[in-house]
Amino acid sequence: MRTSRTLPILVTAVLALPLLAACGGNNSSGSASDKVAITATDTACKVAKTELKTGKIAFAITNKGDKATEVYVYGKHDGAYDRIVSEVENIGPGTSRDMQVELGGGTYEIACKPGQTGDGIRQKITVEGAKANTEAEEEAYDREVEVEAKEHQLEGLDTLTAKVGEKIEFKLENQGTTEHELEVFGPDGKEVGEVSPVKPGTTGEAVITLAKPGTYTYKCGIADHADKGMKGSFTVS
Ligand SMILES: [Cu+2]
Repeated sequence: MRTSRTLPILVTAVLALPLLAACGGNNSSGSASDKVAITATDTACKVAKTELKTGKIAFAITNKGDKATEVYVYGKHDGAYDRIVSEVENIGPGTSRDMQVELGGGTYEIACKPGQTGDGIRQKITVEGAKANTEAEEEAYDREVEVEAKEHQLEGLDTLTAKVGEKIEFKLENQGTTEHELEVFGPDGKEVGEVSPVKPGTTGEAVITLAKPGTYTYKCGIADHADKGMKGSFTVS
């Protein structure tokens, strides 16, 4: 009786070996031929390796569920993982399919959809490396506004008028002799974004969406710079 109880554990361990091999980082350079296993069941979506490197990635999908499934790779768009990067449909029970996809740096979600419906069972993956063009576009903005910082002024914003919903890249050029930054606050007084402290002679930028109409205020939050004059307001309508 004792052997029949330990046997299933042994079988599980042996079955797990190929999975472990697939997610080991021990292959010299992680070439495109290393497939990443996705095991789909009716209740799970198991991705053997969730930290990957940019480039062509081959997923080997196996459907171990009773229902036909489909597998999607979703990229992030406006904060939600709903941009379809790749998909494979009609993966019957007990069958396997490969999915090749080229991924730029960033985070993604893999979704297995048992019954081929709904949002699916999600697994987040992280891809290390340069961003793909599609993701760079997400940082797109409507226009750029230059702000000059020196002791103790922030120039270039008092004449700004913006439209509601505009996505503006604020470019802070520090022409002063100490660090400066730019904090922007919405009509309700809550911070909507900031350019982090910038060293003298350098520039920094931040894309800020001006979502609400009203009077926005801005300031340099370092020491008493705002009191000395590094502050002001602009209108969004
Ligand atoms: Cu300052």
